[in-house]
Amino acid sequence: MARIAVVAGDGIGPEVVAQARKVLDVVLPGTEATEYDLGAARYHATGEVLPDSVLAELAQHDAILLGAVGDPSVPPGLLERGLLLKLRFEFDQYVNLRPSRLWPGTSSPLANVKPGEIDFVVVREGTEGLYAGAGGNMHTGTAAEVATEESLNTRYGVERVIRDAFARAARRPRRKVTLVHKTNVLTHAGGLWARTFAEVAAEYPDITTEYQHVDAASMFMVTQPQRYDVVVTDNLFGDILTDIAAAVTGGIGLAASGCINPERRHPSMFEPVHGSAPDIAGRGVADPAAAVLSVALLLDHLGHPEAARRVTEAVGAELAGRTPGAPLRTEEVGDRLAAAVSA
Ligand code: GGG
Repeated sequence: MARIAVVAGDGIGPEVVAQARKVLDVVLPGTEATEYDLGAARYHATGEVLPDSVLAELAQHDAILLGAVGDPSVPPGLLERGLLLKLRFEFDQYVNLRPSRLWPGTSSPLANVKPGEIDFVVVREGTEGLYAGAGGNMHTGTAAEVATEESLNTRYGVERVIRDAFARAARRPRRKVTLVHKTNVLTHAGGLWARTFAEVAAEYPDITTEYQHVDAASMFMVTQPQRYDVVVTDNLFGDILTDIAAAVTGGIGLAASGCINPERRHPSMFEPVHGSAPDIAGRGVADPAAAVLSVALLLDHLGHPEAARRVTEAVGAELAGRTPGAPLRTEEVGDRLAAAVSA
C-alpha cells in the first residue's frame, strides 16, 4: 500500500489537492494518505514552518503530494525557502521534472501549432544554483546596503541531472537533449555545465544534442516550442522557462511537476507548477488539472504506469470536452476526472 503525505499548503493549494486526492483514491485504492498542515496557517498559529519531527515523519512516506506554498501575510521567502525548498533539498529531489504538452481542446498563442506538436520535458536541476541560499546582506536598510546571491554548481550535482536528462531522452522517440544556460556570460558555472554536458553526450552518440543561451531559449520556447524534446537546465532558468512553456501550452493551470529523487532514497514530491494564487483562493475557480497531472507523475514514479496513463488520458479528454467561455468550477473538474478514471 502506497503511503502518501499530503501537504495542501496555502491559497488554492487545498482546493486543487482535494480534487487530486479524489482521483488518486479511485485510481490507486487503498492508498494511505496522511495530511500535514504546513503553510501559512500553521506558521501564524505556532511560529513553525517545517519542524524536524514533521520532516522525519514525511521521510517515512513513499511520496509527497503538495499543493502550493506562499502567502502575502508571511514574510517573503519564509515559506518558499523554509518549506518548499527545504523539502526539495532535504529529500535530495535533484530532478525537477516539468512536462509541457499542448492538449487537444487547449489553445496556444501560436496560431500554427496543433495539439500534439508540442511535447517536451524540462529537467530542471532542483537542489543547487541560485536557489541554494548562498549569499547574504550587509548594511541592511541603509543606502550602503549590499546583497549577494551566489549560484552553487557542483560537478556531482550537474552531472547527475544531465545524466537523468539523457536517460529520459533515450526512452523518448525523438531522442534529443537541449542544454540551456548562459555560458557566454556565466562562464564559471556555464563552463562546468557545458563540459559535463559534452562528456555525458559522448556516451549517447544516437541522441541529438544542442545548446542554447537562456535568452534565445526564452524566445524559441514562445516561437518554436515544437523544437524541444528534453531540455536540461539549472534551477533558476528551469523555473522561468517552465512558466513560459506553460503559457504556450494552455496556461499555468495545466502545468504539472515532479521533484524527484530518482534513486528513491527519499520521498519524491509532486506538485502543480503554479503557486498559491491568493487572488483566487477560496473561490472554487482554480483549475485542478495541474494537480491531477502531478498525480499521474506520482503514479508513474511509484511504478504504476497504467494508472498514470489512465489519469493522463482522463485529463486529456476532460480538457478536450471543455466549452470555451464556460469555465467549470474546481470541484466539477475533480468530480469529472474521478468519474472518468473509475469508468
Ligand atoms: N506548487 C508549488 C508552489 O507553490 N510553487 C510556488 C513557488 O514559489 N515555486 C518556486 C519553485 O518552484 O522553485
